[in-house]
Amino acid sequence: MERTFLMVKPDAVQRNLIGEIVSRFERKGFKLVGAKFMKITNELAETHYQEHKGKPFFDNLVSFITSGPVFAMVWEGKEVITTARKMMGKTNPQEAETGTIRGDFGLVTHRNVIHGSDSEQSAKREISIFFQENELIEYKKTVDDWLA
Ligand code: RTP
Ligand code: MG
Repeated sequence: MERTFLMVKPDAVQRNLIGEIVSRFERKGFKLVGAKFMKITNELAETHYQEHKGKPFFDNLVSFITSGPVFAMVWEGKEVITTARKMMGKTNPQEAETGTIRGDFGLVTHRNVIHGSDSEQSAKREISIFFQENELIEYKKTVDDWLA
């Protein structure tokens, strides 16, 4: 089953949005398989966002993501990678549709509430840098029988 890495960013933790964000993915029908409330080190931030190294916003991005605790999660389900990205909305909250997480709760690109893996390859990479294999829990949810 497909898995993705999602993270409630420091702005959203400060604004008490962890529950709201978790709730959206739960209600959609995805399954939480791992979660961690943590502070990201500079080294982890640079590894996580390595594709953006050298871009003008990179230093600010690293400062922001390390500025306070985040809630890192692994979610599982059918097409969870692309569906979670749709539920998040566009990178710039001004362009994100109402009804998406960034559209409903974000104002600016540099504080855009949530991170989500953008491909199967980045999901695998991001899950492995944030979680040990034994921190991901395999379990059966009977509600799954009603989804697909
Ligand atoms: P994320 O990786 O955080 O889920 O965001 P994303 O895929 O929607 O956007 P991405 O292109 O990966 O950019 C990563 C984060 O960098 C900041 N950013 N600033 N032009 C800019 O000033 C700019 N572009 C990107 C955003 O905070 C974005 O979430
Ligand atoms: Mg990205």
